[in-house]
Amino acid sequence: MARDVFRTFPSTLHRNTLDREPTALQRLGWSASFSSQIDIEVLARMPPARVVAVHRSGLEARGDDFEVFLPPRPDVTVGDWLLVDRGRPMASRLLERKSVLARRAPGTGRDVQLIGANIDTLFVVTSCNQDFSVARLERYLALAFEAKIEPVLLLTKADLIADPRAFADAAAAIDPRACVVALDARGPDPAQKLAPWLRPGRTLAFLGSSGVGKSTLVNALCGEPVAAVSGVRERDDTGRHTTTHRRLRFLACGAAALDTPGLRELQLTSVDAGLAEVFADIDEAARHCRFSDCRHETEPGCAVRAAIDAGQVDSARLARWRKLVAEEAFNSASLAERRRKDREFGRVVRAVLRDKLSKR
Ligand SMILES: Nc1nc2c(ncn2[C@@H]2O[C@H](COP(=O)(O)OP(=O)(O)O)[C@@H](O)[C@H]2O)c(=O)[nH]1
Ligand SMILES: [Mg+2]
Ligand SMILES: [Zn+2]
Repeated sequence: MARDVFRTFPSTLHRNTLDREPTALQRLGWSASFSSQIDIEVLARMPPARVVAVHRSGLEARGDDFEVFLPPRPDVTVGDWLLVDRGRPMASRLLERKSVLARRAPGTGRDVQLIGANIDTLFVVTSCNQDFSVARLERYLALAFEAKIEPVLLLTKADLIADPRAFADAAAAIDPRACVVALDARGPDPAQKLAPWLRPGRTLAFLGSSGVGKSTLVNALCGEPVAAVSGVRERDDTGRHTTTHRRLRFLACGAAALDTPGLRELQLTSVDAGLAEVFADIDEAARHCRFSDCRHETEPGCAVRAAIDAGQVDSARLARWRKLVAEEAFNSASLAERRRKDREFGRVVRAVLRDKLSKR
């Protein structure tokens, strides 16, 4: 590897934690939920480092007083914390996550793709224009609720329309637990309007379609240079213009931000609990259907249809719920199937090996 594996800086690991200023490690997002996982002796031998960027060639991680470049690991994503063995940097240990965002990987496979880990706030970014879609926002909210991450709906390009209130109201109607902020991503709006979430040591993720202003937002908040704003993007192997890697950026306020490349599709997988939360009204009604396997079509005693007839549930919302539940079930079922097949394959391999050994 051309690059030095370790670069070291003055250590603040053992600095008094009562200091008012957050330590370098705290600014990286370190908190009690991680230190409680390890003994102090282990900590001295294997210092923690946060994965700040994922490249095809490997992981870039930053510790309190060092930076390290590690080989790629499919189970590790940006935002993860690793304990790095200074003698054997490749044998790092992944710490248990506070939260993780994942989707079904694009393409025909049913792999899970990790989007980011240890995120405190998910900013779901859309614009006050044709990008705005209640169905898409519900999808992102299911992801956030499943991961137990606080969601905030950001409506950019509010400066381009006379009155963004209609968009803000439609967004606010989706779920009372999600704050809604309409803003101009350029200029002073982000620092002012997002101030409640811009706290040292917090990790914020920005997700949304391409072109909605995620990089503009992160750049507006940034203390370091800078995410490519549309037009000046890198080019990946396939020739498409895109931001090729995921990177945590450290903001002037002391928080960290994950600017993801625009997700062309966010296919849900393993988020049944999140969906039940976003569609709590339908989920609740469905508990009262006469048949436990009610499809809410023509069955007698269907409480969901009754709620629609009574005007308590919108039929368009039921249609969106059906679509997401079917998609989630399909992706998760095929994932379970794959895991089962992998296990079977492992058994076959082990049986063959045993057989070979016994014939020696
Ligand atoms: N007028 C206006 N333009 C914006 C706003 N947010 C983003 N843009 C512009 O929209 C384009 C796409 O922004 P970018 O940050 O690259 O979007 P990303 O793909 O989500 O990262 C750029 O030309 C931005 O200057 C906004 O709130 N108001
Ligand atoms: Mg961008
Ligand atoms: Zn029913």
